[in-house]
Amino acid sequence: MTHNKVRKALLEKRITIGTWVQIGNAVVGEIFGNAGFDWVAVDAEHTDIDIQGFTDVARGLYGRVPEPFIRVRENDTLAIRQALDAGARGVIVPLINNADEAKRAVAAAKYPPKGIRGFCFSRMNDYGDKFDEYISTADDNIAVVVMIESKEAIENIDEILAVDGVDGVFIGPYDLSGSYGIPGKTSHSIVQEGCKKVLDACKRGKKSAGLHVVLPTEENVKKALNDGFTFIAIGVDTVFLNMASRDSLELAKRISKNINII
Ligand code: 3PY
Ligand code: MG
Repeated sequence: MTHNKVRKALLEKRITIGTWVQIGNAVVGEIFGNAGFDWVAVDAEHTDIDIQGFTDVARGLYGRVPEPFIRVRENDTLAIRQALDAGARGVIVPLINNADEAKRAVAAAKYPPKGIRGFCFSRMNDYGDKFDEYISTADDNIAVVVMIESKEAIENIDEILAVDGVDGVFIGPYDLSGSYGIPGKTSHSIVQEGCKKVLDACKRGKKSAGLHVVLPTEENVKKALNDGFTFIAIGVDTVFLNMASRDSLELAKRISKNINII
């Protein structure tokens, strides 16, 4: 298994820039692959994307720069091992509230003796051609990032970060705001204080903190980086499509108003 630059950057708290996928198609992987993101996370939690959809995106990314990551549908050992067997090089595990849940996520992603991942022939080892090579290198080259998206997780952040095998954390601001009873108010001071607690704990625990900047602007990307986030997702395929299609339509409509063709 080739060396995972994104995991190394997570361990060294260096900046990487990724993006987010809600459309489970190889074309999206090809386009984001050519754009040159460091990593591309396929969202299997809040979309209709299943393992087949993840595999399609990963095929589009194949041979291109970004590492294929997946946000699995939940902290479930089967979801994690199926994603890894399909070739995911990083898992982002939602709704981790305490150290035990974090340990469970790590165990699902590691082979024995470190964890409980099952052995098989599949896409990740070229259907068995690279079985030995894969199993001897996988644990060191698969990133495990856990999501902090509840009040409870913020309270337990130090113990979550102390779990061996947690390579970084990723804040889910929407669920976090929901858990404080203010859904969607991600700029609210309570949510921002929660983010600050995570960043401070990451400094103490020497772990990477990640954030999704869903609607990237000069201001919010700068803020995320200045705040100390190093594992940054910018945009979403659907958001890019939405923004670009509206802007292009508006442009064409504006120009067409001034042209009279009889
Ligand atoms: C959240 O904000 O809860 C998320 O999961 C973002 O991806
Ligand atoms: Mg969430």
